[in-house]
Amino acid sequence: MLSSACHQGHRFCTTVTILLLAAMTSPMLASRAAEPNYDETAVREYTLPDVLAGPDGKPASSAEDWKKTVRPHQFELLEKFCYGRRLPAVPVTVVGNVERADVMLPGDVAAVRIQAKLKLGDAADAPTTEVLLYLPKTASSNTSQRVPVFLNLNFRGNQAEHADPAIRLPTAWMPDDKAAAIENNRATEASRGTSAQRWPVEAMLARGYGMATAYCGDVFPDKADGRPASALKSLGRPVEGTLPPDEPGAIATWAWQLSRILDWLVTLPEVDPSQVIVVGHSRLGKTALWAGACDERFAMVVSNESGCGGAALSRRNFGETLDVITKRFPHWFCPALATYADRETELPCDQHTLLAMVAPRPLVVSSAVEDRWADPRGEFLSGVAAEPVWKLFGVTGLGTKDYPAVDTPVGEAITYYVRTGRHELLGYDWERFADVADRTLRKQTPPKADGYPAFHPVQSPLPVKPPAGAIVLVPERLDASAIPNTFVGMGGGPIDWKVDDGSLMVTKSEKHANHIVSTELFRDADVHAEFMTSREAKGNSGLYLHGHYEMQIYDSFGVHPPTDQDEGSLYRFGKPIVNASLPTGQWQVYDIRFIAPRRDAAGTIVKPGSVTAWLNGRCVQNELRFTEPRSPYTPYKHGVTDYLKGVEKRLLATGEGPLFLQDHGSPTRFRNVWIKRLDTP
Ligand code: GTR
Repeated sequence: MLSSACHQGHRFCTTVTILLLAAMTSPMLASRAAEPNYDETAVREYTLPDVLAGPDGKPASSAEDWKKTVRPHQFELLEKFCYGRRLPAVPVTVVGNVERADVMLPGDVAAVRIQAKLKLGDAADAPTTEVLLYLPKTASSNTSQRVPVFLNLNFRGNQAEHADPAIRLPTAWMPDDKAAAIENNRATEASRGTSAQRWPVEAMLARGYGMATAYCGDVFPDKADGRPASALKSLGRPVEGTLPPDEPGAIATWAWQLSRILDWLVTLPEVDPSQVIVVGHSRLGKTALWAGACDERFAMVVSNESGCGGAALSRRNFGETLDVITKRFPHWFCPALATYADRETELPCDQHTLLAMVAPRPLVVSSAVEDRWADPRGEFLSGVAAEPVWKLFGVTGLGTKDYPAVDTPVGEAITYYVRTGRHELLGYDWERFADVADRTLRKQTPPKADGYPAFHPVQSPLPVKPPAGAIVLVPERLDASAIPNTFVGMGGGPIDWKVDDGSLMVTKSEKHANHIVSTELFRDADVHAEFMTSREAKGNSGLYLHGHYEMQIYDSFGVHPPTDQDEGSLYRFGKPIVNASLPTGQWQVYDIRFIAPRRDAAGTIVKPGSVTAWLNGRCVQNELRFTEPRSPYTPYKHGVTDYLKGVEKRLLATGEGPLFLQDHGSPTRFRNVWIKRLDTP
């Protein structure tokens, strides 16, 4: 998305982008002046404006004082200098019918899918926006069964957020994006589900949340010349020529869209109107914060990696700066903000002012370690600086000034965390948002993922070094004659698989039942396996967890959309969130967090198990829940032996089972396979 806002006619903008891109890719250029600063010691000294100060400069003395006098004053600073004047509410009407359907989502999640086209305002040229909403099937108008809902805008249309083929294909303008199959500025059929890893509907529904989304471009196409086609026209705002300094831009218009969607959401009987949570990533994270500031009906606000002009302090010259952002994206903010480029210290407000607008509601500010452009530390410090406002309400905000370790959420009413990885919105992030909403809005203790450490597998470069405590089943490289004794054959004897070029290769059998079985047993574990498919039999193989649940290995490169038979699927339980397969002949890598189902004394599952899986750097399954095994081909049925009968008996009694590497008629190769137990039952 780097150059989406730069178009012909903005010569300077283009130049800046080129320089910036060069700087990001070339270490030589990176040291030149005017390039982004990533040196903490080169961050200038600054003093932040007092977030508690009212119009007369005096600090708020009470929560009442804040609400009545100080907040309106601080809010106006943000309007005047950053986002432009708050846009007025307009009547929202449904165009045609609200479409409702009962659907069964992957992983057997029963849901209601709702699609509605909303008209925003009465004007002849009033814009419309398409809202997509999934609710858990159990949601009802019974007060106790109303559900909290996460609402976020998306970048590439609702159809990109989920592979459900019934999602209406948008006709609005979109920035061309090959990876997302947006061509000639329009969404194509192939764009379905291309952003699904950003919107884990099934996992959130399973936790009792509804998920609502709409495309931001419905009200403001995200490009420098998008204003004439934006909703601002229908609101009577100027859309051409020189604009007043406090004229709202795209972020303000998107925030207005969120509020209008909220107007409609709260009319749905199953939605808890006091628990709608606004979420946004990146530029839409800036938007979520401004929406939360403008509209206090949002019960909780989530900023994911919103960076410059979002959660990160502008006074800190680290990563993206006002100079760069206002030139590359001149349409996002009000014109006044650009005049503070290179004189950030003179801004009457800073981004902690924005965070303070959320008080005393719960706020999540999340960063990613590799997303230095968004200045993770600057996002944290902004939360620290906003804390006094929560304190006025008698509530602890972050409650700490110490920057936390990676993957360690901190705070109370304000939650901050910096996770492993890059600029993205991931299932991990949503789980943390739900944890916070459980703890604050729903006053429940989050199901602490069984107390296990965060799961962020390292998947490159290959081979990956096994972590401390891992039990290596197949080493990174095998000597030609060294068949590992960590596996036995189906009958419990030595295996007959071969070593080929340092890796272990399937010896296929006609009945596709020459699997190998680890002698190491485990209950909950992280499993890592590197593998290479072959052309024969479509590279079919798999990792059979406990022999009951198969993470599919299959030559699925380029298959779109992937099915529950393709690589990345938990066979017969859930297709991959995204197709992450690499071509045959390349080493690929799976990391799987396997939480075993719990069984009663009779061996019946009483608590579902779950799988989170990463394939080649992408999350393909996110806490996919499963119950009794479904495949007729499990080794305990197909090709079963006395030895395996014993293994299964023990599994049902203790919850501990082996890892099988599967023969499915293809000479798939394995190397560097390890398991790391998470518990000792
Ligand atoms: C970048 C921009 C960031 C962030 C991001 C995004 O190009 O510099 O401020 O908003 O785009 O929205 O993806």
